[in-house]
Amino acid sequence: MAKIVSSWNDWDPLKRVIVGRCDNSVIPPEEPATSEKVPVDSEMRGMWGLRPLETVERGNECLENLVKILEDRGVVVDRPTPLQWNQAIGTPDFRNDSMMTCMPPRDILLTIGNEIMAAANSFRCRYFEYLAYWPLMEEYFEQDPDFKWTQAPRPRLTDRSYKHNYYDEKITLEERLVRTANKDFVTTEVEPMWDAADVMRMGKDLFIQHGLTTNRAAMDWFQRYYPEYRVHAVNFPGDPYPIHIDATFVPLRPGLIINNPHRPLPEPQRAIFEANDWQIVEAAQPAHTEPPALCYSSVWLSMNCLVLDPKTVIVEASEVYQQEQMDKLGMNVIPCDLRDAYPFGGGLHCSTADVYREGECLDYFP
Ligand code: ABU
Repeated sequence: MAKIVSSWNDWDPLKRVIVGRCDNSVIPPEEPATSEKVPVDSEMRGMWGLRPLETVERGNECLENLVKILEDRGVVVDRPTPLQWNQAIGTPDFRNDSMMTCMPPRDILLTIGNEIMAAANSFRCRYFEYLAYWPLMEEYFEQDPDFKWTQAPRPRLTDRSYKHNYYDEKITLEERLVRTANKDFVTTEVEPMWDAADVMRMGKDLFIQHGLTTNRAAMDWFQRYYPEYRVHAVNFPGDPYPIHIDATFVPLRPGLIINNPHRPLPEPQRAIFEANDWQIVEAAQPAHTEPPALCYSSVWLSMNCLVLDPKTVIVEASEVYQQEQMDKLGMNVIPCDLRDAYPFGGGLHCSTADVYREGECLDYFP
């Protein structure tokens, strides 16, 4: 029986990974948590339904580019099994007219050591997304006797989980920033809710972004579930739409992090990095001034890279400034044409979920 699952951070040598698929992807109908995330001037506001087939095909082509790069370097690539995402769903607590996609896996699956945990996502449309990964989990469970297959407590996502009338289409950018600074987000604290992409794994330390998709109850839950780890809540007051840490604060190797210059990590949260001689470098400017059409994410997917090992990183092919910076920081850069997959939920890091990286659980902040 083989060891299939193990990963403690985002930089140790990558040996096995899940890459998402765009098939059957849907722009979901508005619901309490998603309304807040879609920018007021987005062409997606008020729109929902299956994404155009040609964009799905092109998105999948981009993901195949990534798969090829990984397989050419000997990384084993696993893929999810898409559902018919445009089905209506219901639980005893809510109904939703549609699901969303199985992109990106990084939001749904969190790998910590030999455990892969399905997240407690706050979007109702993502409630059943984990099912796309269950065939893989069954396989890992069958083949790896040490694999811990876990589901975080399912949030009920009743109306009590959200602040009502929180979203207001007249809200200005400045007002959004005040909300972020005040840590005033759309979710309430009645139950833990979190996206796996808000969790940055660094050996014995977990840095978790408090924002639109992850609440404070989640931090509390993490600390109780993993008493042997140190859980740090982080927030980035410069971000008007704070979801997911991986276009904001991205480690490249032990001792080096790139930080979105519009979303600097504030003091005193920097202290732990500075005290342990980590360098926090401002990320390069994105090459684009706008995200692609029908995309939820910001242009800062430029820094959403996939580190293959402490010297090698995959960066989106059009992000020339980010590539140049990585090169200067001593990384070997592999460009990958992935931009047309961005509308399905994110960049290179988002589009993947770790299964196996060499290495062990180290204490980087003793
Ligand atoms: N999923 C990461 C998106 C972050 C951003 O829009 O900047």
